[in-house]
Amino acid sequence: MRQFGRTRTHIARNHAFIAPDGHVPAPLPGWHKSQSIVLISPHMGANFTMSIALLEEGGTAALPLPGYQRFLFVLKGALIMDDGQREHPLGGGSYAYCPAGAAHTLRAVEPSQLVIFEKQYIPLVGVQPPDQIIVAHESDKASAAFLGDPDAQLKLLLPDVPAFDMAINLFTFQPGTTLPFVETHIMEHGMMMLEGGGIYRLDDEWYPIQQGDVVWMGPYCPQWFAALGKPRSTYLYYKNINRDPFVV
Ligand code: UGY
Ligand code: MN
Repeated sequence: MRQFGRTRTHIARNHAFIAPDGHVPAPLPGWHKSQSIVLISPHMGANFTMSIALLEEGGTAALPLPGYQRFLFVLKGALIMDDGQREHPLGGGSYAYCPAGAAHTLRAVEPSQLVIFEKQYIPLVGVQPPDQIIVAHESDKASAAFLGDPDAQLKLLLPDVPAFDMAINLFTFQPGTTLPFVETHIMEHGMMMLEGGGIYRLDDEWYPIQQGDVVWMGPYCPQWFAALGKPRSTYLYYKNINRDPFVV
């Protein structure tokens, strides 16, 4: 039950815990029959955006700003993505990566919900930037034990090569499993709990976390997760990678 005048959301200087109870959808320019909830943005100090897009049947997306790359993950619904070569059907668990400057269209064929990450692409001298749109389903990808723990499975959704300056991963924990230590690193994260939950430590605060909750972890935000309850827990998360610390 919603408690009058209360929210589980908490915004701090270098992290944010965002619960669905406070979401305020609004239209975005160039998008049709759709609303977006911009959860993480440079306005809070992040170097990327993370949004939920809610599309009605027939809803369409605008392209990202010039120089910005886009990753989208389908939570629910059915859409068609046209990458200029062919049409790709997208359903729950499908994802697409669009390099900066890659024209594409997206149309919902039924009411749909997406998580979208966008970030300015940082070129690397001597390395060809990604130039192909990637469309896949998360079930096509294998996961691997995280730091030797088979109960913490990490699945990389994008190629792990220097041309990519961002990673998007799925992280699945069996109940009772934790991150092996409190991580503190320069890289940022934006994450959404897709199933299960537990306790997330951010800086010096501990948050009960459940499906639908979103977290921003800024650079050097100490972070730790313990998966609790009976079902397994999975979160989808963004991380900036492969670039000099002076340009991240
Ligand atoms: O990739 C990561 O840094 C990951 N282990 N962090 C996290 O799950 N909070
Ligand atoms: Mn981390």
